[in-house]
Amino acid sequence: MLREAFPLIRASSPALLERLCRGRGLELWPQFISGPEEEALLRDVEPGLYRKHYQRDHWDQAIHGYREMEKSRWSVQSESILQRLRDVAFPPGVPQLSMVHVLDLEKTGFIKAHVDSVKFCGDTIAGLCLLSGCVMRLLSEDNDVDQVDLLLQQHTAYILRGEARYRFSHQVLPDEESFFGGEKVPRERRISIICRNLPHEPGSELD
Ligand SMILES: O=C(O)CCC(=O)C(=O)O
Repeated sequence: MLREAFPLIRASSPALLERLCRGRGLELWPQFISGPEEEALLRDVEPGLYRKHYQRDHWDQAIHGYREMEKSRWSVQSESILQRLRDVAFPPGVPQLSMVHVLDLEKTGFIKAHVDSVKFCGDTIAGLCLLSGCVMRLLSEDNDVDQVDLLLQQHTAYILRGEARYRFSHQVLPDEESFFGGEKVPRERRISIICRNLPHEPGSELD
């Protein structure tokens, strides 16, 4: 993780920050992609997204104001960007989901606190942030104290592993709550592109 990432993480205590970042449980890579790389990724995902409608009606769902798809075929340029993300996120040989998750949140969209199901995702979540910044909040599943806010700027890559993935929920704040250290982080339409590894085999310590 780059040193300049630290001002982009606000934890409820220095000890928590140290614990989550040690062992690379939490990583931010600001400016992981360039503007032209973002454009290449958008060229790949926009046609598929435009065919879908934003989902807004189901208030019991974790995500509001979104459309999404799973994508396995990418241009050569996008494939090399995704490979760069996979190379920093996953050790060699770790089995990964071949389908990449593309999530398009409209300006008023948001993601409620949730922990990704262990049935569908292994120990690592690696995302790229396109079009807009946002605040991602991690909340401890074990107490009411431990909390981390991540300033996910446009072009940032983030990685949640281990404790940050399993013992903390994550959420993307709605525009009206989108503040980082008291500063407004305006929300626009945001697309995230997320790579995950395969869930653990039955019989592993997580079952
Ligand atoms: O949009 C993001 O970066 C996070 C998406 C998310 O929380 C999820 O797909 O579980």
